[in-house]
Amino acid sequence: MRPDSGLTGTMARELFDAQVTSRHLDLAARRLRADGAGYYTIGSAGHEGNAGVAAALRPTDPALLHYRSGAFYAARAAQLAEGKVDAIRDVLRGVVASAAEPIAGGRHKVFGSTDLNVIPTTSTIASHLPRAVGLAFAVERSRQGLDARGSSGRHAADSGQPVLVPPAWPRDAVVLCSFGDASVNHASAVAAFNTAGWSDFTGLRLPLLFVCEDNGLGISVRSPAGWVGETLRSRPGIRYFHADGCDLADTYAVARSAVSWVRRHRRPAVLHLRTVRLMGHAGADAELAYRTPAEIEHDLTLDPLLRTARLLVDAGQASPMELLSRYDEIGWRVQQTAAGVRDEPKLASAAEVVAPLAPRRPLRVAKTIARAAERAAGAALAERHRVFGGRLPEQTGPQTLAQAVNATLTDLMISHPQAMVFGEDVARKGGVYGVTKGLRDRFGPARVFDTLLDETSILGLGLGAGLGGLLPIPEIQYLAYLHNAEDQLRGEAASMRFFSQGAYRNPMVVRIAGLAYQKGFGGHFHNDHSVAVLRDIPGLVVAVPSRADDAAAMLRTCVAAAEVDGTVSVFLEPIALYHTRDLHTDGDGGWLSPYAAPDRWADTHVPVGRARSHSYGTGDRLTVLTFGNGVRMSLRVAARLAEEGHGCRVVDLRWLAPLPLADIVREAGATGRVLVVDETRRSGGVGEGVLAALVDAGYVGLARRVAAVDTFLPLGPAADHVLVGEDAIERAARALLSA
Ligand SMILES: Cc1ncc(C[n+]2csc(CCOP(=O)(O)OP(=O)(O)O)c2C)c(N)n1
Ligand SMILES: [Mg+2]
Repeated sequence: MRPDSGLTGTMARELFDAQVTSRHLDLAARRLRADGAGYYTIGSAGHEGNAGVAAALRPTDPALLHYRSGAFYAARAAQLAEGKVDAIRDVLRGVVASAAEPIAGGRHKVFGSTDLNVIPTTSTIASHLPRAVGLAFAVERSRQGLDARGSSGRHAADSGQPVLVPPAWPRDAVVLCSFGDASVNHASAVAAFNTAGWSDFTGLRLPLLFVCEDNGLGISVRSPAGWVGETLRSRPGIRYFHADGCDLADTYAVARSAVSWVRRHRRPAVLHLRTVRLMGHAGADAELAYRTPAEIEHDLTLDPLLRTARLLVDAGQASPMELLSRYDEIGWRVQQTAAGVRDEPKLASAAEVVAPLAPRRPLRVAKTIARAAERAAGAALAERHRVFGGRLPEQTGPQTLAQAVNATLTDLMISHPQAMVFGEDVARKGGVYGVTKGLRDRFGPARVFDTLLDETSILGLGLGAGLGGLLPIPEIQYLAYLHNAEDQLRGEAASMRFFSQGAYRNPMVVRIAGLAYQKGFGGHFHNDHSVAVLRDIPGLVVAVPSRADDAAAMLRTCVAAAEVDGTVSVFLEPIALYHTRDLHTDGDGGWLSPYAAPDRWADTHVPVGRARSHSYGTGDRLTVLTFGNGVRMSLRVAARLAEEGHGCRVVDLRWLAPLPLADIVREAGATGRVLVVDETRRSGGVGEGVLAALVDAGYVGLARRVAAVDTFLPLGPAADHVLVGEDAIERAARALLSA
């Protein structure tokens, strides 16, 4: 062996096995595909040097892997006791979409394993990098002593009880995150590099090793010569290491230095591994369309397997014949395993497919809230007095929606020591609308902090923090600014349970200020009402409270669901109602509600997917189905109609996902006249879903809809032309009443 590399002969032989295993897995995937039995052929050929990275790490270091990490996976499996993880079977089961595949259960071909601390990543390149930053944050945070028990990211099999286990990773763990060279240009990657560097600059420690496996290509597009090194070297706050990924000894030596530097200093680094890509991007990729035969041949001369073989032979560790027979032996095992798994059962029904997506255990959620209430009224009462400065919110008179969210967040921070509130301007300023005012003083900057200005990174922090056992409550300042980061919710947060069958989860409650009707602070960006993008994310809970009392109860529900089921919720707060006090007449205080004392939390609990009905007069002539700002406008209209003898019920949906279907159908049936008041756009708006739900349920009564015009909102009073107003609601209601 090269004397300075630290690689022993035994290790080199073991890593050679991992490299060969990975290569045979690539070949088997192609054979299975050709036989119509396999569904995934993106391989690791040429990247097998990453076995050396695995060897430099501990199997307890959490890893988020590039899709060319077959050798890493095999090498890590070999670090465990023999027979604990069968890497060959795991990977092949993924390739054939077997329901017995241990992490995703046939939902995708991913590298993932709780035994190996490999957290599955999605096929959206670079989308796992912001999460890796968040995970490094969580690992370091738990080391620093913030109580990270509670809603653990690693969720033992659904055993019934809310699972309270400490994070699975040791306090000196290093987070590993690998990706390709073209991926370094992606906005999500750039965000993650920047946030890691920014954090380091501020003194925050992040034990994070990025590994860029640079094969010079992104499918057919070449990375400009030298660019990847240039861009990775120039990242402030991220230490740069470089190795020849085709040379196992060099890779191991440099990876070891990089890992030990990160482990010791708890600071981010990037390992730039030069690799080659053999056999094309994937099985169906005809490389000759964009590469010359000479180029392809040149890469073959760099084949890491041949390089390791030469290393072993030169060092007298093995003869060529021994290595060839090892190659054949492993190939035989892979083939045998492939034959064994190819016809294993696939997911057999829609119910099986969706089972791990978003389990809901409403009784447990309710019990969790009841238990929190008991603590708040008992053991934690003194703390409540201290934190609230002697003025408990239930004793200070009726509240606005903003005040209710503030008080509830405070109570939740008391009851959940692992909870953190973070986002742009939430700490020092207390939020643009004062909703998080005072929280930093109450709980300190470790738990309530301002982030840098990047929504992708804010959500990434939440993703990793949830995975690492914390309970993140990030804020997105305005709904319009969620959209540039939305994949972190859709592709990452909401899919984690799906791709890991609940073995990993990222509980999170994302507070977002949104919706329209702001007076004097207009324009599209502060009045965005685009919720379609949230409503179709599988498993995501979307809460829209309209009143203070509902806001408090619903926020408690979202946090409890995060704790119990790992639920990811968006808590969309209507900005225009934050400070609204009155309902019908100036000074009536009709939009305020008292804060429920802990002894009422159980009674006032609002389950996910349950609406609230407000009745005016007899309530039997018309049903208004609405939410958010629509509730207050509809109540005002309903009061006027009731005075004329038209009793209406106004149903506040409260949850846009899942929609309160049972309540919608029951309340619609009660009058046979339905008016959907939808403040979102006519196309793709909530109203479409509500009407479709009624049709699906066989509703045969009358129905009408008022909704916003399909446009972005203009600045100033022109917005009234395109938003739903009380006049339009009243006109539609009267038309229905006279139909
Ligand atoms: C966000 C996103 N855009 C496009 C793709 C399609 N795609 C899959 S792999 C790939 C190339 C990635 O190249 P690189 O990061 O260098 O990794 P490599 O495959 O070369 O190892 C592309 C464009 C994707 N998966 N995700
Ligand atoms: Mg590449």
